[in-house]
Amino acid sequence: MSFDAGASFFRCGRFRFPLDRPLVMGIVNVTPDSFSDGGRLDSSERAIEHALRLREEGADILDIGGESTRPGASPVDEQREMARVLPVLEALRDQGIALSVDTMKPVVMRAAIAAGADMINDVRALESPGALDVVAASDCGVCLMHMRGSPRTMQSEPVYDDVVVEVAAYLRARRDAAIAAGIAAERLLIDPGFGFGKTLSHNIGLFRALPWMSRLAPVLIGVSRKSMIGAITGRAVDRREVGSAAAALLAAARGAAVLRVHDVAATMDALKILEALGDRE
Ligand code: 8Y4
Repeated sequence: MSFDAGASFFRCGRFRFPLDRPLVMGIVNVTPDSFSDGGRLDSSERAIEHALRLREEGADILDIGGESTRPGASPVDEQREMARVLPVLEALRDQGIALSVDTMKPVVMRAAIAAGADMINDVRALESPGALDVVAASDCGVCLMHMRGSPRTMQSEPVYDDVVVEVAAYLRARRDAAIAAGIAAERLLIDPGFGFGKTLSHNIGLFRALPWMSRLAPVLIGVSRKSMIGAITGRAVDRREVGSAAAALLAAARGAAVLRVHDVAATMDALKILEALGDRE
C-alpha cells in the first residue's frame, strides 16, 4: 500500500510502525460500568488488566478512553476524564506497547502526552480550539476522524449529498490543517468515522470506498461491534465478534492501515488467514 501523503510508515511517539501489514488497536474503556459502584480505582484496575490481556493477544496499539463516545452519551468533564485515563497510561507506559488516548479535549491531550501517550485519537479531528497546537508541540501520532454532529445528536437521520465525497473532502481539509500546524504527514491517520452520524447505507458506501480513501492518508477503521455489524448480522452487541472480525479482515484486504477492535485475538486470527491465503500485491 502506498499513500500520496505520508510515507509507508506511521510515527507515533516512541514508535515507528511499518505499514506493510495492518496494525491492530485494542479498545480499552475506562468508564465505570453498572456492575461496580466503586470509584475510579476500580475501573482503572479493570482497564489495566484488560489492556494487558489485549497486549498478550497481539495488539500493536491500545486506545484508552475515559469518555464514552457512544451515541447518546453525555459529556464527561476534563478532571474526571483525566482521573480515569492518566493512572492507566502511567501503569502501561513501560509495557512495550503504543498508547493512544481517545479524547477531544486539548487539556486532556496535553496531560496524556505528558504522562506518556504516543498517540491521540480524536473523534473531532483536532477541531477543538488549541488541539492542533497541543499535538504539534509533541511527537505523537494522531487519528483525525469524521463525525457528523456531536455524540449526543449524531443519530438524528443524517443526510449527505454524496457521503464519500463529503467525508473525503473533510478528511483532506483536516489532514492539510494538521500539516499546516506542523504535524508531519507520517504522524497522521484518517478515519471515516463509522456510525458517527451515518446510516447503514452511508457506512456501506464508506466501507467500499476504503481503497480510494487510503490515497489521502493511512486509514484507521473502527467498526468493531457497532450497529452496522448488528444490522448486517442480526446479532446483539455481545455476539458481534465474528461479524466484526470478518469486517476487519475485509477492511485489511482493502488497505486499511489500522483496525480499532474490541476482540484482538479474533482479529489476529482473521489477519493470519489474510496473510496466508490473501492475494499478493
Ligand atoms: C458497541 C461497541 C456499539 C462500540 C458501539 C460502539 C471510533 C473511535 C469510537 C472509530 C476512531 C464505539 C473512540 C464508538 N469509535 N475512534 N471511537 N474511530 N478513531 N461504539 O470508529 O466504539 S467509540
